[in-house]
Amino acid sequence: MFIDQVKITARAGKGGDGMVAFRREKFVPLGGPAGGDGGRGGNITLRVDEGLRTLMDFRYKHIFKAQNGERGMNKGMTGRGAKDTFISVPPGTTVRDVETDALLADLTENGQEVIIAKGGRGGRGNIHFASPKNPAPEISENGEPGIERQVSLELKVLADVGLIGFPSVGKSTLLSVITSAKPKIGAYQFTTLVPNLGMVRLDDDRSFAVADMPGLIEGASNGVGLGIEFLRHIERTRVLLHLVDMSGVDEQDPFADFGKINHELEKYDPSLLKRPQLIVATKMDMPNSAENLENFKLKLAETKAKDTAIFPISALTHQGLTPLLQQAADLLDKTPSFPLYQDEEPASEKLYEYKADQPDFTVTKDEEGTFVVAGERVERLYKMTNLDRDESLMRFARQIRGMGVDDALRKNGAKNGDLVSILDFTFEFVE
Ligand SMILES: Nc1nc2c(ncn2[C@@H]2O[C@H](COP(=O)(O)OP(=O)(O)OP(=O)(O)O)[C@@H](O)[C@H]2O)c(=O)[nH]1
Ligand SMILES: [Mg+2]
Repeated sequence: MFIDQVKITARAGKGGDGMVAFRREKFVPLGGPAGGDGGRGGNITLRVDEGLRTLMDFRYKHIFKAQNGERGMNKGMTGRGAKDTFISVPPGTTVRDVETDALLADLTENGQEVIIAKGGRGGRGNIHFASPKNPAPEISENGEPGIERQVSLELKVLADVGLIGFPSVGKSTLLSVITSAKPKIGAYQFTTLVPNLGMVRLDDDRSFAVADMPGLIEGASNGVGLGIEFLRHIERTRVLLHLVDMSGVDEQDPFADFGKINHELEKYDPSLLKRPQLIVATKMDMPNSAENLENFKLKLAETKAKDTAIFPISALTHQGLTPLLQQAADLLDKTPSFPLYQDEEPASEKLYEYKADQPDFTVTKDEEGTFVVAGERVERLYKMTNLDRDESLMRFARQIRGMGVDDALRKNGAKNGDLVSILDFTFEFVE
């Protein structure tokens, strides 16, 4: 099965908790604070592996978790940071945030990486909270939670050259003779169901990647046959070789076929027609091919495609292959690797942020009359609070007061003694 679209969930590691500890030295009765910071949580990173060709590995595994950072230690020692979790993806994978649909990355180069979920930072140990007023603070932070996000991965085959044409015109056969790829070849239509890739190496040391596409038929742009699925892959090839069967054995009209395919390309995306295209007249070893080719040329001369070069070949006898490949390489040299998302820049620098346009918190009242304070920022502060230490809790109380939580509760009618909850933590409102 060919899988070219998946959704995965990435859960980055939480930072390690900071520590509350004090120096114990032989002749120093009251040592200063010595609790170290927690280590950072592991990121989840996608990395391109050119050995991969599909997103098949994601068929059963959709959830990826990174390790948490280690907690801080005494003597001011920082906990160890967690190792990042790397996920291999094939070249040509585009990454989107499922929630916002923002493009996060277009991964094309081998080894290219993008962090899709950033691990939380380690919580600070009590070493950081000492002040002249409070020289022995029992305050530490817990580690910051890691980011969790759902991303969609979509694979668009990346190739320099795409082989297109009706079913059975000989696309896979051509790929099998110009590269070491071994695609399935058959005398029936739609033998090829997924794009196959191969590398062509010329004597002059030039090389390029060729993708053999499933056959297109009339209506492909509306989803007929294998349709749109594969037109999407053609989007990412720089030069098109348009194969036309000249044998006439299926009583198809080569020239009409040629027009139909171009029409489908145009309907799918008009810019596809602007892409450099060479016409490859196939099966020239067959008895009627030469005559059919002459007719084809006459008809082509009367259209706006009249200047398109035609290369007669036979994959069977290997006739005509070298000039075709030379010309394809020349065209590639002249065709820049086009920017694939001209109107859409990957938003990767915004990747780690919590959404800025959200209010810091919201206050609601549940059925039992408890005031519920919710929101990413307060919840994160809460998660980073060391609940075992009164002083840490008091610091949390000061922080949320600073954010305006107390005022908001009062505005919502909270009175002395009313219950307030933040996540799993409930306390009494005190004026
Ligand atoms: N005589 C002759 N037959 C060929 C040539 N190239 C391919 N064929 C035959 O044409 C048929 C179709 O070939 P494929 O390479 O599978 O065609 P395709 O374009 O990949 O077809 P789909 O994958 O169905 O779109 C097979 O029976 C091949 O043996 C050629 O140069 N000469
Ligand atoms: Mg094929």
